[in-house]
Amino acid sequence: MTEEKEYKCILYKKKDNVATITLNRSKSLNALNTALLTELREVLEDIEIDAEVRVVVITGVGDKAFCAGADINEILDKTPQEARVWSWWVQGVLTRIETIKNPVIAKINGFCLGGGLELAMACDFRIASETAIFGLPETNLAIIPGGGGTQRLPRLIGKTKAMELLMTTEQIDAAEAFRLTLVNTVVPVDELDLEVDELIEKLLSKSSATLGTLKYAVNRGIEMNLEYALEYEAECFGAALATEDAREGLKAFLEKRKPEFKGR
Ligand code: CO8
Repeated sequence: MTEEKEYKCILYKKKDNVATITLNRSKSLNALNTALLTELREVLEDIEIDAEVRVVVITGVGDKAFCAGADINEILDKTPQEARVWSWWVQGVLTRIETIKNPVIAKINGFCLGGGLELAMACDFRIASETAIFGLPETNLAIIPGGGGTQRLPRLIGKTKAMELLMTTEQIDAAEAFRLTLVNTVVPVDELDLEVDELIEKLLSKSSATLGTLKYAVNRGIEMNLEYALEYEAECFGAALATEDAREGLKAFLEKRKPEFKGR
């Protein structure tokens, strides 16, 4: 069954356990304004408690841009105090992508700049078309990334190259983004849907409960020192083993059959 919901700045579709969120402000290359981010937050909150959703895809409408960044029209008149609060709020919306129970795939189909790259970096997977362009151009505007870019980019690709990209605002193509491990895969434009569908298939074949626990273990643990992180991993291991799916997965292996997971 397909469920669609209308928003002003995004499109939302739920089909076959996959929720697809499409940034839908084509006239401004899907720039993130407060209205869009508010809708994104709302839809992520809905997904969090929707047991039917097992994988989330975020993409941009059209083939020119995934997202060209925060809407520059909204930035100019902010006071420093407002900017600080706004940055904190935007970070909260994007962090929700990181903490949501499901794997989230950024399907990147063009410009992926500024806040757009910050959004993509909060996702668990970045699958890009060959035409995608990446960059954090904020310093061209004499501002800095405020949606997590100064923190997630060095964590993903290392400080050396991150500092260079942040300071020079050099834009890189998809092949370079792949070389830097900023993206998982690069495919020709007309193969983007198929590539993402194949990844979704793989994720759907797993227990959604297990993937949720795994996501927390990686995302939380990487921010801890190794001692605490290993302790946290052990907690998560226990939580994973407590699920019905773990019983089923282990039994199915021993009985030489395919497991049937229920997501609990
Ligand atoms: N905000 C608002 N409007 C935009 C944005 C944007 N980020 N990007 C593009 N647009 C608009 C353009 O103004 C234009 O509108 P119009 O048709 O009314 O003139 C339309 O989209 C099409 O854009 P272009 O004509 O410029 O298209 P081009 O193909 O010539 O260029 C580019 C494409 C290279 C992507 C170009 O549009 C560009 O450089 N865009 C701005 C990229 C940028 O600087 N992004 C960073 C924004 S700042 C940011 O993201 C801060 C993040 C902080 C996160 C929030 C936490 C606080």
